Order: sequence, then C-alpha cells, then structure tokens
Amino acid sequence: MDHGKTSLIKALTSIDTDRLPEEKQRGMSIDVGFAFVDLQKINTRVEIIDVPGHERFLKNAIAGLSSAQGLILVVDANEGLMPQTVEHLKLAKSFGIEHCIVAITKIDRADPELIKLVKEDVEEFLRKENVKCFGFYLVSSKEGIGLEELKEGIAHYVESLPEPPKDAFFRMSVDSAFHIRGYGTVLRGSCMSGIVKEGDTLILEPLGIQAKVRNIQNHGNFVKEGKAWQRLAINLPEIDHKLVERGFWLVKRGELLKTKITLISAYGIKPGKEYTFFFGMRGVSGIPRHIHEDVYMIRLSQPVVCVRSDRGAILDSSGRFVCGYKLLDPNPKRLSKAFVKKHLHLLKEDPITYYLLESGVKGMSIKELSAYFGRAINPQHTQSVRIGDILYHPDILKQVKERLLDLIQNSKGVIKLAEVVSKLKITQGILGYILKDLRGYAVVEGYLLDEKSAKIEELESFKKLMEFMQDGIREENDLFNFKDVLTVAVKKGYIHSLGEFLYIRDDLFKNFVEKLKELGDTFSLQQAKEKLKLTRKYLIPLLEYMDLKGLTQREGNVRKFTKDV
Ligand SMILES: Nc1nc2c(ncn2[C@@H]2O[C@H](COP(=O)(O)OP(=O)(O)OP(=O)(O)O)[C@@H](O)[C@H]2O)c(=O)[nH]1
Ligand SMILES: [Mg+2]
Repeated sequence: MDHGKTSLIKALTSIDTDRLPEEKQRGMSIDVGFAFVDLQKINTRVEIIDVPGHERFLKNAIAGLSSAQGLILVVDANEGLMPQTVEHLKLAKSFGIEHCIVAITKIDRADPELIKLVKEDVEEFLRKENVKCFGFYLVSSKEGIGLEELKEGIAHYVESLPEPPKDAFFRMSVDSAFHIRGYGTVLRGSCMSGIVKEGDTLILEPLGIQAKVRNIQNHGNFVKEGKAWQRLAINLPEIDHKLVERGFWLVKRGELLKTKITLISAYGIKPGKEYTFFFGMRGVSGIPRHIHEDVYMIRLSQPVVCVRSDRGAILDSSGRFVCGYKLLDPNPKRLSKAFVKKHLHLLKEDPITYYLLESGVKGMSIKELSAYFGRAINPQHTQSVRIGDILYHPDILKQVKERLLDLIQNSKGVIKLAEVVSKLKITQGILGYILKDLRGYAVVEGYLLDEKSAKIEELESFKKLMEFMQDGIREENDLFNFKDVLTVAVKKGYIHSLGEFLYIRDDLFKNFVEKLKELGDTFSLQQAKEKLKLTRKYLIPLLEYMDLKGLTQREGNVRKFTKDV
C-alpha cells in the first residue's frame, strides 16, 4: 500500500487508474484500474492492471490479479517488503503466476545503501517463494528516473512469456457493465482465452442470457475481434446491464460448462469450513470435503464456469487469503471418496483417462470432454474407444462385456436384448460394438443366445424354420428370413449344412440315410437318385456330406457304408 503503483502506471502510460472520486479524495486506490502501454520495440500492446494495496480491498486486488499473466512487484525503496507485498505475490501465485519483475520505487528520496538492502531482501523472498525474477528496476515516478529501462524490462519479460493457447474456447471475465446512450449495454472485462468477433452470439453466465455482439472495443478503439489477454468492452444491447455482477463470464454456447461441484487440489484448507473460492474475478462460497491428501471436493453456493487446470485464490470467512487451488475436475460424476482415491494418480497426471473412467458406460461426447479442458480435444489423441460421437474408456467396455456374458449365463443362455440394454444401462451403440466381435453368440428375434447352451426350441422363429424345412432340402436364398436362428440350429445339430448353400433337417437327413441303407452296403449314384427321388443338384452335395461325416466312402462309381448311424 502506498508504494507507488498507481503513480508508476501513470508515469509509464499517462493513464490515471484512480478514477473514483473517493480514490482521489483519499489518495489511495480502492478498485482495480486498467491501463496499457504500446511497446513499439516488440510491436505489442501490454495491458497493465493496477491493484489496490490496502488489505480492505483484497477482493478488488484479486479481480485484477485473476486475469494477469505477469506481475510487476512494486516495492517502496524506503519501506521494503511489507505484508501486502507478500500477500499480493502469494495471490498472484495462486492464480498461476510464478514469475515477475521488480520495480523499486521512490528512489528519488532513498539512500543507495537502503536500496541495496531492499533489493537483497526482495531477491531472497522471491527465491524462497520459488518465483522467477526477470529483472530489478530502480525507478522514480516523480522524477521520471528509470522508466525507459523499466519499459525495456517489461518488453523482455512479455517476450519471455508463452503465447495464449490457440485452440482455447472464448472466455471473458466481466468486471463491470454500463449503459451508453445509442449503444445500450456494454460489458467490460478481461478476455481470458479464445477469440470473440463482431456478430458472435455470446452467453452471459451463470445467468445463461444470450446476446449478440454489436461491436468490440479495446481501450476505446473499435476492433473487429478481441482475443486472449486483452481488455475488452463488448457492446451487447440485449443484456440488461443491471443484472451483471463482477466476475460473470461471457462464453460461447455449448463450449464451456457451468458447475457447482468441483474437485480441487489445495494445501491449507480445513474440511467442513466455509471459504470463498475465486473463479476468475468471481468469489463464491463453498465448503470443502476432504478426499485424499491435497484433494478436496467443493460444493459451491452458486454455479461457476471453470475448466481443468484453472487456478484461483481461497479466502477464509473473514476475507483473509488462505491459499491457492488448482482445479482437477470441473464436474465430478463420481462423488465417492474411494473412487477418487483409487484413481488419484490419473486425476492428476492423465485427466482424460480419469474423466472417461468417471463417465462409465455413459461415456463422454467429444464436446463434453472439450468443455472440461476449455479447448477442442482431438479424440485421436486420447486412449478411448469411439462409438459414434461418444468416447469410452476401453476398460469400461471390457467390464460391460463381462457383465453381459454373466447375464447370458445366468439366464440359461438366452436373454432379451432389451433386457441387456436396461440391466447394463448401456446404449444400443455399446451393445452393437460388443456384439460385433462376440464369438459363439447369436442374435435371434431380439434375443441374445449362447450358441452352445441356449434352449432355442421355444423360439417362434426356430419353430417356423423347422416347419419350413420339413419337406426336404432347402437353399440358403430361401432361408434368408431365418438367417440368425439357422446358424444356431446348425450349431446345435437340428439342421445340417450340406455345403453348396443347402440345408436339411436332421430327421430328414437320417431318413435319407436309412433309405439308402435299404440298398445294401454299397450303392451307386443312379440307385440313390431313384431311391431318394432327388435331383443331382441336391443329391451330390448330400452324398458328399455323408462322405464328409464318415458315414460313407466313395469307391469308383459306388459308395460304401462305413458304420452305422
Ligand atoms: N517521492 C516520490 N513519491 C512518490 C513516488 N511514487 C509515488 N509517490 C507518492 O507515494 C504516494 C502513494 O503513491 P500511489 O501511487 O498512490 O501508491 P499506490 O501503491 O498506488 O497506493 P495504493 O493504491 O493505496 O496501494 C503518493 O503520495 C505519491 O505521490 C516517487 O517515485 N517518488
Ligand atoms: Mg494505487
């Protein structure tokens, strides 16, 4: 507090971020302020956020820090590190910033020895906090000392930071809304990820209000599109500005999810106590339930928009900073401690696999999985089985298959498919996938049969097939309607497949054999033809089938019976 943040931003950008009359009156920042500097050298506009130093306005400081990508730690050369400096750094860290540059201010009235000591102090503090420092700059906003060097330092710092991810969905953290005559409602905020264009349809969450983007500004200039890490003012005439609260989100329809239960990793919170969890600029109260080690399940009092790997600050009920959190699961589907504990390693190291396991037989659509991460997930980069647009964990499908086999065995080898679907709570898609390479089973009349053990005699189609075949040998073409039951009937010995696409009932076959036996031990083709009154088309395959079965043996022009049937 009072270390010269607002003065420094003004000296760097010519923008006074203390705009409120009360801020002027009291000579201190109360709310977060926004400025920018265009750094020609790196051809980049750098957004600069001023945060209030007074601890009473911690939530406003959080609003600023939550959307920052880097940090200029401002330390008064005469005062050195103060509790608020420490707290701001920890807050920034809780939002995932683990680097900074340091500006030591008011050097116009500090003695060089003191400056040296302060610098050493800060260095040690940053080392202890594991925060990488990109440089120290000694400045005086009053005298205009060191400002160019600081700008150079900022340019170098900004260039060292990663670019915003290109495939991330649009998400803006809204900090204020107002009405402008002739334009209507404008929502102002920080674009956290993605791109927004004129004409886009956006949703204001958590209210779920839809509105069309009329135009977009960045610091007073109209822009065709707004992108990650920019300050944006978006003209959305359809929204009533009075409904908007700080921390609301602007998103695109169907891309991100809204949730009230999350899994987080945090060190320093107590289960059962109430805390305020910051999701971007929005603080929502919630109660943690301890799961295992650093993992907690949080039930929030209001829905939030969040994605895997989001970070944020946690305050206690009296508004003091406690620690940061890292979001592990934006929408846990399995709330049992045992499940989370068992798969903790996956939850932390291989979240896609975890989410797929968690989704069980319901699986996850590609869209849903993408929402968990806030970016488009390519299903080919996941170890999953894709059925239609739904992804499943391979183990889940294996389990379903095992349970399916159990079901069939427990119901004497025959089970209705509809029953399988409802008992296992699976889709037709999964059933189809499993049946596709299930050997030794057949689907007949909507029943799934174990070809070995199933009793098929009661099936209507079996009865019809046997009736249809009572008069003699049949061709496969005529049996098309009985395809499924035919396979099982053949396997179970009710029907013989003679080859050449011909089929015969077992009793008729035996009958033919008996008749041929009446001809003696040997018989010729002609004798067989006359005895059985069959055309050559049917007779030859029948006799060859008998050879194949070992009933007869061909010797020149005659056949000999080898053994009794
Ligand atoms: N001598 C001197 N005074 C300065 C300098 N920078 C800021 N000040 C004075 O220090 C006081 C606090 O400056 P601010 O810029 O308001 O400090 P701040 O860090 O924004 O304070 P909070 O917003 O309350 O946290 C003001 O009276 C400034 O005039 C400087 O470089 N030299
Ligand atoms: Mg200030």
